[in-house]
Amino acid sequence: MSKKLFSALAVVMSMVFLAPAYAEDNVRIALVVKALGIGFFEAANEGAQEAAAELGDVEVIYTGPTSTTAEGQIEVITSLIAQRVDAIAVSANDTQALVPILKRAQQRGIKVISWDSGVAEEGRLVHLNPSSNELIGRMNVSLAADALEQKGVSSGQMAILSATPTSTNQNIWIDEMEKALPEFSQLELVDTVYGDDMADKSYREAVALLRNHPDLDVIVAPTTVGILAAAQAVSDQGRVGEVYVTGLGLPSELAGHVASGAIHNFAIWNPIDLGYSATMIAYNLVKGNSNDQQVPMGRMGVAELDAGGSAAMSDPFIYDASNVDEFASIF
Ligand code: RAM
Repeated sequence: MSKKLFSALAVVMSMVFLAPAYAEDNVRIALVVKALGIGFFEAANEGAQEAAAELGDVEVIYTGPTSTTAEGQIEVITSLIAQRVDAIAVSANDTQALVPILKRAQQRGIKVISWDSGVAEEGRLVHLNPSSNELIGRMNVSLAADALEQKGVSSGQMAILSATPTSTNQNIWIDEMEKALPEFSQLELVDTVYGDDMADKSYREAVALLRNHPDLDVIVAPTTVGILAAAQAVSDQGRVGEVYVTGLGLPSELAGHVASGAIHNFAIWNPIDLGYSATMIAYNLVKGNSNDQQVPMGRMGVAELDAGGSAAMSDPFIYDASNVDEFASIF
């Protein structure tokens, strides 16, 4: 073989063997969401991709079931274990049901965290809350009180429109709302219903709330899917100004309903930052850059873990007519 041919071959061979070897060195992080097609999780994926671009050696696999069920997530996670991803970061549809499959993932060496909506401690190493749960609960009640003020009444009825009844974050926030309620004696909680973070079911539940509680003043939906559906229902039923909608939502999805008056104000933390932070935590666990108390989160600082391995990212912001348009182009 001529020297030239040999070196040409060597170049080709090294391309063949080195290219996949480089890709295999990538840290593969699966971002498992409650369901595909939810704007909040798509924004989180944007942040996850940003983290991957910043780190350089990360591939983010954005995935989830088509509806918000634990069974759907178990199927997705089973397939991720077969694909031998390095880390799984899940927003759970159920606190307990995912534990066995996530334990199996961990036995196979996969680093597991939950974010947004947690799994029980045995199922994961770390859980990242968007904010303090107590703060989120209290803020939702205080937004309902703002709605009464906006309506110009001194007391009134509120109902909660949640996501699925097994969703960890929703249930904790409902608990925290109930704990905060006695401090807001002007508010009477008359019902709590579940739209499963599906647009159509949330819409139907909101219409039913309006029908079942003719004197209802405020619907509080601590879910981006629920708040949007409830605002739509209030406006379709011609109840704007009589029934206010508030809770947790995305400026990009709600700006029109703030303009129409169906929503006076609402809150959310930055979902892009949340996806970014979850990805950074997963990466640093894979790389061993953490201890029992701290995990770095890139530009978001350090996750300070409590005894149960949970951390909180940052405080939510309140949006109203004065700032919603400015943020609507971001998330
Ligand atoms: C929905 C989901 C998510 C929650 C947000 C506020 O997108 O229920 O888990 O954090 O709302």
